[in-house]
Amino acid sequence: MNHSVHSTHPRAESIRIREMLLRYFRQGVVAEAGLIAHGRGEAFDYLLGERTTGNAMRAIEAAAATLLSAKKPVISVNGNAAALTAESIVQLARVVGARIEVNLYYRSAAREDSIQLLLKSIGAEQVLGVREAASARIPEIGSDRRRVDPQGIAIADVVLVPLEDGDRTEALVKLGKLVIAVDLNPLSRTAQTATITIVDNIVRALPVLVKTAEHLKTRTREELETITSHFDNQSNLNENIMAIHERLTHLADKQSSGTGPVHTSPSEAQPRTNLNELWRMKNVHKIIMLTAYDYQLAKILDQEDVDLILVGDSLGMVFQGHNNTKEVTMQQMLYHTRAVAAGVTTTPIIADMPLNSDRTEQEAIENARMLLNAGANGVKIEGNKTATIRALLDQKIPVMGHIGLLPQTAERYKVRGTTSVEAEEIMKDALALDAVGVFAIVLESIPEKLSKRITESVRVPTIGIGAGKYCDGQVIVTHDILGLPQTHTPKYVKKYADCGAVLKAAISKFKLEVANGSYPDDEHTYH
Ligand code: PTJ
Repeated sequence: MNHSVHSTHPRAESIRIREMLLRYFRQGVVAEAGLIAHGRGEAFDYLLGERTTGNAMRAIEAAAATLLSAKKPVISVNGNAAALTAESIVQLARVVGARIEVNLYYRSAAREDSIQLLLKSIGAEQVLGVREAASARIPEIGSDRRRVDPQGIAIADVVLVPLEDGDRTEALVKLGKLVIAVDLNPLSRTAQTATITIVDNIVRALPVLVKTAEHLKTRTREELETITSHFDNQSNLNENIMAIHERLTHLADKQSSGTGPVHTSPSEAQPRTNLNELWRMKNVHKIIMLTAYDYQLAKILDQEDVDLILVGDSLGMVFQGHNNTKEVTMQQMLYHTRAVAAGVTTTPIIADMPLNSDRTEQEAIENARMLLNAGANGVKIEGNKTATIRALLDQKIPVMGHIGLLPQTAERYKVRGTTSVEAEEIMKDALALDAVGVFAIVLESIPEKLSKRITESVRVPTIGIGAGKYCDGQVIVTHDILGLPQTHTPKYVKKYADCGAVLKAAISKFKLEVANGSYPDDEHTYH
């Protein structure tokens, strides 16, 4: 039976994956025990916060480098992996030049055929290990997993095993192969034995692995080997176990202090992204930063899993109705930062340092500290003010840079960097900010060609607003994309909804119902 899952259901994604697994179970791809294994994985995923953690990102990077520098890499596919990530497996094989081999614990000709068919329908050119092709044997394994393809796992130097049993991982490692495992349980024998363990859900990890491999593909062998050699699986596993420990402690504290139910969302109360680790997202996935000035919108952005929430001094225009951002004060920034922080559980909050809040280094430090105390995790400063930024960084205050059009000091809102002199100045600012150690740079209203050059030249992510598609992320005023009335609408704004019209319709209906007596009705009245 197929149940449709409403997208607003708090566990919609998890239910969708279960449904998919059941569908493939009925088609003979997934083994009965595969359903049980998935349940075990889900439990660990819940403990980890159902997200790809920084630890997982590091393991993925090492895995991508290892696969790219391998001579004969093989991706081993079982029922669960085929059902959940067939597309990524085929893509990854292409990017890293790996062969795909079916290897099952519960081997049957029918399952081998179904998995082969599925992989080929997605574009796999060759699938090893099916039927008689699995004619070689791995020593020391009791199950049918010992049967491998002489063209594949038998001669591979690196084997990727998404969801694996401990026996075979041990056997493969003993044979001198490098084993990359994806396993949500950092305590499992597979996780503990593998060379690199990606502690993440295969559904999330494999697409990121493909992207990371695409990004690293141009690196030299030496560079790839440096990435691999810097990775230590024992520390990786320890950090994952500690992450579960910290999350449980945090949830237990929350439960006992009575500050709210701990079960509302698995990702609630997970530690916020370390802003200094944001650079890891560069070239992996586009960073989304949206503005909020109040509790309600912040809560929605937090639930929608945006990467960063900006309490922008754009509130001077959007919230206060001024023509610019120059009049916003520190007190107002603190008020709005507190309101946003009240609605956010996991998303890092960046607060703008308003005009005249950083006239001296000491003033900047004091104001930035107040913003952090109000709930921000970092501050954004307009312009190339390297000395001030260095002073803040010395105090361990994360800083986001902002160059191009600088609304706090601009006479007019217009595109910057259109002349070669101005473009070079902006480029120089970007390099200076990157060198001083900001965690990201906002590029506002500059030509696409320039933002592309900057993005390729700096180590940290660039987040564009009116700066074209090549930036590492995008930031925009949320009210603008929602279609709420504004004092100023720049060219780059695209309306994704007409909330203005929705609000007007609701208000006019309310007026009508009050006028004609149909509100309040019995249902909305105390008796
Ligand atoms: O298709 P077959 O016949 O090869 O059988 C496949 C299963 C899954 C039965 C087989 O690989 C197996 O033995 O599984 P185990 O030993 O139950 O181990 C599964 C491990 O994968 C556990 O540690 C789970 O926590 C983990 N896991 C489950 N689902 C996921 C996962 N790890 C990452 N992503 C998942 N979606």
